[in-house]
Amino acid sequence: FLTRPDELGVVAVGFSGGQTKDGVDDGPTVLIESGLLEQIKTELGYKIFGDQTVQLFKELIPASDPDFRGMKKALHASAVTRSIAAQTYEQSSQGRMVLTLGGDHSIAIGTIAGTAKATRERLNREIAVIWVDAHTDINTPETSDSGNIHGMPVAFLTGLAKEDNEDYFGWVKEDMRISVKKIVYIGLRSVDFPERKILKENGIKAFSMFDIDRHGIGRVMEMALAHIGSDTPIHLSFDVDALDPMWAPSTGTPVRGGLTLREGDYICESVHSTGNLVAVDLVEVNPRLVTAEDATANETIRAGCSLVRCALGETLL
Ligand code: 6HN
Ligand code: MN
Ligand code: MN
Ligand code: MN
Repeated sequence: FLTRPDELGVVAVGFSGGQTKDGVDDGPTVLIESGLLEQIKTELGYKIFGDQTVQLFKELIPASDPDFRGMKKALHASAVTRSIAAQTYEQSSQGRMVLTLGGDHSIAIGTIAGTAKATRERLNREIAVIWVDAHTDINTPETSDSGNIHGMPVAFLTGLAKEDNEDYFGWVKEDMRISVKKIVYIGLRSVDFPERKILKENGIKAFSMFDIDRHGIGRVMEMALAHIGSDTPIHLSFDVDALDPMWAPSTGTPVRGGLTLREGDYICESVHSTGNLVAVDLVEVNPRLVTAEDATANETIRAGCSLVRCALGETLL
């Protein structure tokens, strides 16, 4: 294993500014209140490090935050993700697996920047990223229709989107970036037209729901892990909207025709069993977006907890 087997660094990020729906900032609170960290301690035997109180980053809200290159609220998002990067860097540098509970998916700019830098320094290795999502989140500020930064993290992390100004993600330096060759998508079914072009032009590996139906999740995970190569540290970034809304309705951008909970759990188990997992993000749980079937968001919360426990090895014998 590339991390200490019994230590987990936790970062709980109540941030919703990468998109426009309130409530995703409550995600980490409801996950923790449902007992997730307790279970990780008592049933999985991890010692937990890091600030376990949910961070809201209100102190980082600027007096004014006008659109910048079409991005909404970019000053705040940049400051928040910069702070998150420092925290995941700190935990990862100690050789701990890092678990980040979001929050919308813009926070991955911080989580991945931090583990990428720490892993370069600690193991002299480039990390790979497995991005499980209905969406590719690889819009540049210029290709984005929405201006929502949660649709852009992969562009900033790969250097496809660049910015010199440190107040607008210019703090993401070369040693925090990831290679387009080392990212693998799983679960895609809602990819914007300019994003398709970006995937093609950069030869980015992607397994859509079509591929999962065709090959089955077992074969898809074999191919995904083969692309990354053995002996490569892996950061798993799991957007709960990768799951079908049947399993995870309480999320900001649900898309039908997604993964079953069991397929999601299988992805997490497969990654855990490589022994190369260095960090996990679980994002986009929004307990305020409730449906008739899930009036308390309880199903989505349960699904999120299950994914995390699987990534930490609970179900493997
Ligand atoms: N997410 N492609 C759309 C956009 O606004 O750029 C949706 C992004 C969704 C982001 O689910 O993390
Ligand atoms: Mn996402
Ligand atoms: Mn998504
Ligand atoms: Mn294990």
